[in-house]
Amino acid sequence: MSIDYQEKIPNNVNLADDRRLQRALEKWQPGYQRWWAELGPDESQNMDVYLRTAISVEPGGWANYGHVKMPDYRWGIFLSPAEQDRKIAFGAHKGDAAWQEVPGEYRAELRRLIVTQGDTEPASVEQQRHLGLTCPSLYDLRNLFQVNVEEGRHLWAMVYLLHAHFGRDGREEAEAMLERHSGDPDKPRILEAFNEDTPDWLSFFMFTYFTDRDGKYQLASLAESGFDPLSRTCRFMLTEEAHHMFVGETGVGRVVQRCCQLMTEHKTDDVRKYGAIDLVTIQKYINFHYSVSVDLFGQELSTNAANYYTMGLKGRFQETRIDDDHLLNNSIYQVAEIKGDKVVFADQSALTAVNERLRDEYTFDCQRGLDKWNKIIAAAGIDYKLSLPHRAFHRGIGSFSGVRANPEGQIISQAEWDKRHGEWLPTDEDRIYVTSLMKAVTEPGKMAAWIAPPGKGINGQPVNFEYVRFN
Ligand code: BYC
Repeated sequence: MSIDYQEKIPNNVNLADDRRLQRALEKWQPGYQRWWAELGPDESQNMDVYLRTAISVEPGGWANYGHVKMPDYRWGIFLSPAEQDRKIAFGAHKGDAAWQEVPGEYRAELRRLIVTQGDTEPASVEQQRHLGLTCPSLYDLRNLFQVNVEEGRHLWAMVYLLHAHFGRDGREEAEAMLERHSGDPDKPRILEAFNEDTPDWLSFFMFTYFTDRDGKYQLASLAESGFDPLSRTCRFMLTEEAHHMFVGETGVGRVVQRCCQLMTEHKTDDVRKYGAIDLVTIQKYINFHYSVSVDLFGQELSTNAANYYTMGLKGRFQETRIDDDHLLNNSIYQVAEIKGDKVVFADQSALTAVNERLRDEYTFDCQRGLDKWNKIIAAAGIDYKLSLPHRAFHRGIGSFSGVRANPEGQIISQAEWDKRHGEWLPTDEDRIYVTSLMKAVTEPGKMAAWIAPPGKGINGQPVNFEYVRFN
C-alpha cells in the first residue's frame, strides 16, 4: 500500500478514484489551511522545521525526516492495512463481518463518537499555539511542532471518515470542527479539558503525558470498532500518539532531573533561587493534569458507553486479548463510589462500567512514568516521591464531582478544601513563577535553565542540531 505524494491530499485510500470525495475534501482543505494560519502555532509560518512525515503505513514507514515549512506539511489520509475477514469482536453483533459502511441504525452514535474524537485534535493545537514563542530549546520547539502537525493530521483522519461515510451532515460536522475553538465562550470545544489553557511548557509536558494518554486509550477503544474504517484510521493514529507521550514523559523527566541536579549541587530544596522548578510544584501540576484528564473518560457508570459497546462501535482496551464473553450482560466490575464520607468499591454491571475500566487501565499506565521520574529523584539521593492523586481528587465529572477530597482520597469539608487546595494544585503564584521562566532559547544545543538536555537528539541527529531554522 503506497502513498502518492504527487497528489494534493496524500492518501492510501484511493482518493483519485473517488472524484466526489476528492472534491469534498479539496473544498474543506482551504478552510483547514486558513484555520492553521490563524489558530495554529504563532509566528511559525516561515520556519523550516525538521519534521517526520509518514511515507508508508507499514511499521517503520516513518523514515522521512527533513526541514519543512509547516503550512506545506503533507497532511494526508492514512489507514492501517485492512485485516482480511475481520470480524466484530464484541457486543450484539459479535462474530459478524466488520462493517465497511456505516450501519444505518447506529449512524447518530457513530457520528457523535467521531465528532468528539475529531474535535479534540484541533483543540489541542489551539491550546498550544503560543508555546513556540517561549521554547526552552530548538529540540523542544521541533517536538512541539511535530505534535501539532500530527494533531492536524488526526483532524484530517476524522474529517475523512465524516466526508466519506456521512454525506451532507458529515460535511457540516467537518466544517463545525473549524468553527468551535478552545476556550471560546460561544462555541467551545466539546470536552472540558480541551478548553483549558496550555500556558507554559511544564503544562505542555503534563498535557502530552496525561491528556495525550487519554487519546491513546480512547483511540485504542475505537480501534476495536466494528466499523472497519474507524478501526483502521485509529490504528494508524496510535503510532503517532506514541511520540506525543514520549515528549511528555521525557519532558517532565528532564524538568525533574534539572531540579534534582540543583538540589544536590546547592544542598537545598529551594531550587527556585536557581531558576528551576521545585518538586512540590511539579507534584501540583501532576495533580492538576491527571485529575482533568481522568474526567475525559466520562461517568463511572454510563449507559452511553454501554450502548456503544453493545452496538459494536467502541470496545474495551485490547478487547480481543480479554478472556470473557465480550457481551458483558452478566459480568461485574468493581467501581468506586462514595458511601457516607468514605470511598468504597461496589460490584456494578461491567457493561455500564466500561468507561471506568478504561480509566483504571489508563491510571495503571500513567503510573509507569511516575516510577521513572521517581527513579531520577532516587538516583540523586533525594527522599521525595511523586505520586498520582486519588481518583476522587479534584473531579469535575462522575460520582466524585460533588465532593471535596484530598490527594489521598479522604473526603474533606469545603472549608478545608478552601484552606488547603493551594497545597495540592498550582496556585496563581506557582503559575506566575513557572510563567516567569518561559523565555525562548533558540541557540542550537542550548537549554533553558529549568530543564536538563535530552538524552539524545531526533533521528540520530545531535542535540545541538538546528532543528528549526528561522527565516
Ligand atoms: N466533558 O455517559 P457519560 C485525544 C458528557 S483525547 C464534557 O459518562 P460517555 C487527544 C457526555 O458527553 C480522546 N462533557 O459519557 C488528546 C454525556 O453527555 P449527554 C478524545 C462530558 O459518552 C490530546 C454526559 O456527560 N476521544 O484524542 O460515556 C491531544 C454523560 O457522560 C465529559 C474521545 O473522547 C467531559 N469530560 O463518555 C489531542 C473518544 N464526559 O449524552 C487529542 C470519543 C462526559 O448526557 N468520546 N461528558 O449529552 C467518547 O467515547 C465519550 O464521548 C466520552 C464520554 C468517553 C468522552
